[in-house]
Amino acid sequence: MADITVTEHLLLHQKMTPQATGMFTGLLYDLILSGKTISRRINQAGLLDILGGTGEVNVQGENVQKMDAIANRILIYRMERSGAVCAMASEEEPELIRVGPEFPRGDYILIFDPLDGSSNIDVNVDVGTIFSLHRRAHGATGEVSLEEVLKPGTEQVAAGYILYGPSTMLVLSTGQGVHGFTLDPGVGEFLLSHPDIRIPEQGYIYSVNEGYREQWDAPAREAVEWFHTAKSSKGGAYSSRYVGSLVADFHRTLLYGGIYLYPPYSGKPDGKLRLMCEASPLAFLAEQAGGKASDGHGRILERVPATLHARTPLYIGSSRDVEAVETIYARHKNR
Ligand code: P6P
Repeated sequence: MADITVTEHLLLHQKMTPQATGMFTGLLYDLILSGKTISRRINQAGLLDILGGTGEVNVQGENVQKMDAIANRILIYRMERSGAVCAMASEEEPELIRVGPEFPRGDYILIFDPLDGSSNIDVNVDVGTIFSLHRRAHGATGEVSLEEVLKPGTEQVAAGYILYGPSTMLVLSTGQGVHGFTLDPGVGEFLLSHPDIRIPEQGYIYSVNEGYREQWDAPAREAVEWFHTAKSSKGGAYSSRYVGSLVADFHRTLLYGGIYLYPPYSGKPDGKLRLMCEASPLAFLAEQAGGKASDGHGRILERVPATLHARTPLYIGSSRDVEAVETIYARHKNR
């Protein structure tokens, strides 16, 4: 396959409105530069004193890892200078970040989880940056309001993630399919490696933390138990795989099919995963690749966030596997 860069792929293969092309490719350039910088820091993490926790607790109530804080700072610094963004929301920041007048601003609103799965870094397990892009109403002026940001995932104009694994990959959709790019460290470019990713209609892997079984409600328990006995796409039983790093579990689900489940439990009645910076962008990718993403009752993309850090249950992956879960929830609802 010829070396197709992200920029070439966008300009030659993605139908984008002219004014969007320039600003969007500029935004993506800075997002990619942030990803390359984070990737390099992660690869050195064991050698520098940047493993472990900072001792701080974030707005999610989670211990902030040193690499979380580093990745968060890299993204905020780089993206507020991109000239494409008017506001940002980070999983690590309690409040909306409005790009100040000292920087050139654009129409895009960037929402991100700077380093999802970061508790796994100390044991050298894949982690990832997840991003969601919304666009401010054209012609809107003045300070970006929170109401302009709290939009359902159907309004995303792009979404993706950078996976820091055995290789560093960018998986991206601008609404015309899902495309994967692999970083060639030698030249410092992401090159097209997985054009037009399609998620199989049914899979053979289910992915959930079964340790919470006793805290799930009845439909969640029945949904997970469904995969203990159902026949998989391979004709036999489903396999269980759980990395404990959402980007890694989702990437495997996107390529191999199957389902990732994070049901609500007594400790987290709305589920643990964040709607705006985790579930929504991955749901955008899943649907663009022919899969589904549900909260058990309906599309993740139609959930309207009440707050910046709203959480949601998440069932995401192959359409037939997600539909099996929704059927179980519907049956419980009608009881
Ligand atoms: P649990 C990591 O903290 C994360 O947000 C996701 O990356 C991961 O899928 C999930 O939480 C793991 O949560 O409760 O199974 O440890």
